Amino acid sequence: MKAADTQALARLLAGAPTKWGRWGDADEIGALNYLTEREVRLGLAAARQARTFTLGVPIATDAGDAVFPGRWAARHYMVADKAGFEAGHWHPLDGGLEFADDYVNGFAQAGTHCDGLGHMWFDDTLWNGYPASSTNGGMTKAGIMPIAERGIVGRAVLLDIARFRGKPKLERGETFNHTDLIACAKAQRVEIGRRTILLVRTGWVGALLDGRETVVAGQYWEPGLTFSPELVRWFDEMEIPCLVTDTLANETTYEPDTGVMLVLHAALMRNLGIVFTEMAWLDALAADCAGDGQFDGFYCGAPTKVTKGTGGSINPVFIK
Ligand code: UVW
Repeated sequence: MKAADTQALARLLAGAPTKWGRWGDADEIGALNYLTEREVRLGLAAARQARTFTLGVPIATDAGDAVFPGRWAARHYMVADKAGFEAGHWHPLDGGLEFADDYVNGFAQAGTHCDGLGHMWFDDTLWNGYPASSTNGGMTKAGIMPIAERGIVGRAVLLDIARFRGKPKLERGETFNHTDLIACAKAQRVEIGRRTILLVRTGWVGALLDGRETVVAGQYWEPGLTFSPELVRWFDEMEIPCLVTDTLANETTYEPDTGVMLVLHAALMRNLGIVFTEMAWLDALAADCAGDGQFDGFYCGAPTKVTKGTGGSINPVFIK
């Protein structure tokens, strides 16, 4: 596909809806404002079996974590361990207690993570109209901190698009849209409902974790939701607060008609303030939901409070 020019995204989204100003000039959490006490109670009521699932993927794995091209995997180093005490690098605390300490480094967006609303932009403008210069040297607007302070809590629905299409995982570049989400929900006999946190499973992260798929720079094309004005309008009208998927970037990498990359980061995150949580582990939850027919539940997660950060690791908990 021919690369899209740098104005292609602005052309594609000319006249697209935004929610800038809807929650005031100082807002940094966007559609999370939809998650009020009512939505938390709806979520709690959906936890009918009191069974829990964690949705984070392991990081700093021996095999090397899958990360979006241009990033590198998290790394884990032991700083203090028994061998260090035996070698005399460390000494027991007064009284005899010894300890193990470690150090982890990596991208805020390595592993399951949540993006601040200012993580991506075009036209020099972030969520809510903040200037792109507010990212210089650290996010002073629409970073991860306000989202981390708020938390993401409410009723969630898992939409298992891979199973709905009768496949273990979607293919490279395979797309779907909001009408597929609606049809999937109908087949699963679950109501999406306004202000629902959407969990969308493609089977892709499972394939990255077990090596059926790999990330090759320059050739990487994830399956996922694809842009259309109707899709954006549906997310807006449904007041979706948060989109969680099992892909590295929550949407198909290239809009197939234009070649524009990551259109929904602009149309949903930058414009509508919908919070993105990416690279979630949904396979175990999906297998369980297929088994008992309950696809909704209580979702609770908050990213790490990284000062001036663009994003943060998250290990959401789903209780059904
Ligand atoms: C990219 O930045 C490509 O994706 P993410 O939304 O994971 O941060």
